[in-house]
Amino acid sequence: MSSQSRVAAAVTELEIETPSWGYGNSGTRFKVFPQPGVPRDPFEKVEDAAIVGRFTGVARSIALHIPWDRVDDFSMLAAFARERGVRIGGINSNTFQDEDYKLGSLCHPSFEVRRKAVDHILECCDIARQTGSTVVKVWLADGSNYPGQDDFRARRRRLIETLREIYPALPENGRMFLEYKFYEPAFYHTDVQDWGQALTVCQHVGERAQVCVDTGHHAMGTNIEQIVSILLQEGRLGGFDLNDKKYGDDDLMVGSIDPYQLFRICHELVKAQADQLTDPVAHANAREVVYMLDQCHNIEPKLPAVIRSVMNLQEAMAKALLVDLDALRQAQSAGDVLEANRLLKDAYDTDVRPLLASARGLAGLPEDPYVAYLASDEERRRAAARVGGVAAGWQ
Ligand code: PSV
Ligand code: MN
Repeated sequence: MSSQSRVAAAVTELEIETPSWGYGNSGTRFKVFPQPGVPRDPFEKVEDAAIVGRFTGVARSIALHIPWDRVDDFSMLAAFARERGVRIGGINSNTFQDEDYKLGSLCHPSFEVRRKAVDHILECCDIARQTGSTVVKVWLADGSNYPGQDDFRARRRRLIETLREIYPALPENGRMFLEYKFYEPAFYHTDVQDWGQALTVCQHVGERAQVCVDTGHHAMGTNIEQIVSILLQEGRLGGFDLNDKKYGDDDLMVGSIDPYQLFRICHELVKAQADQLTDPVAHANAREVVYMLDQCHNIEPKLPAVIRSVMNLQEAMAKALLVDLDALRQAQSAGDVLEANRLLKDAYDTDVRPLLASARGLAGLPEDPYVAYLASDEERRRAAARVGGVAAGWQ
């Protein structure tokens, strides 16, 4: 197989998950700008995901966030999704919007509050089982605002204990993802602040506890691709919450600010996939990684933004697949700094859009999903159909 057709095949097979909350109205803490045609319930969010899946061919699963996406009958929601070619992806827990969680959830000093948070995540495990999902995701807003407010080790002990209690309730072969974030909403310390914390906690919890890397959750200048490589080597990279940032946790479209960083992350994943013999752990781990978008479309129209994001990720992945890994290894072992860097940079500088367009065409998809979506009637149709009711948001 030529490198071009290998790239085309890999990119048209890349599975991408979209977030139900990305279809709803969301924004900054200053203002959420409502848009026409926004879904009013989880079923309509699934319809939007199905549209993205139809135009891109690769984004066919939708992550849910509980309680935002609570319905009376989850197996019905899953069946509704299936009929539209959509799968239910990760079940995201929410222990950050209840009065009781002022001082934390799983790390809270009070047993009763921890119990409530555990029960909520157990419910998420149950929802995963009912919807055929294999991932339950935990992101905690837990932390403190003032030095002395609570004890780091006591809180970490509570975290490990509660996650160990939840772990056996995962669906069979299900995985628990623990997501880190260095600050916000807590400003002095965050209980799961970085990959090292998330990794060591996962190691205490169980083999199927893995780390979720939200690309927006790092301090500026952090080398995210190195974090990805370490997690892969440990077999603990669960998945990504993909987005882009300029300053904080900005939740902008993936690849919109720093596409070179996205390419470098993809390069680590591609290398791990190729390392079957030299690093079987990283190889196996790279094959199970979930590529989810965790974005917020406040001023830009939502569906076109999701479609652009999917295309941005495909482009970064295609470029990473073009890196000549044999030549790269040779340059590395010869200590040829410039040649090694040139191999990477040349792949990044390749315009892969024509290649992706023809791969999509061959697969019976629109060559440019974004342009095809804009030319379609979908935007008008959704706005006309969804009049009245309450548009979904993150409250
Ligand atoms: C937290 O900032 C986060 O990235 C987590 O993934 C949450 O579940 C999500 O955002 C909610 O928007
Ligand atoms: Mn996230």
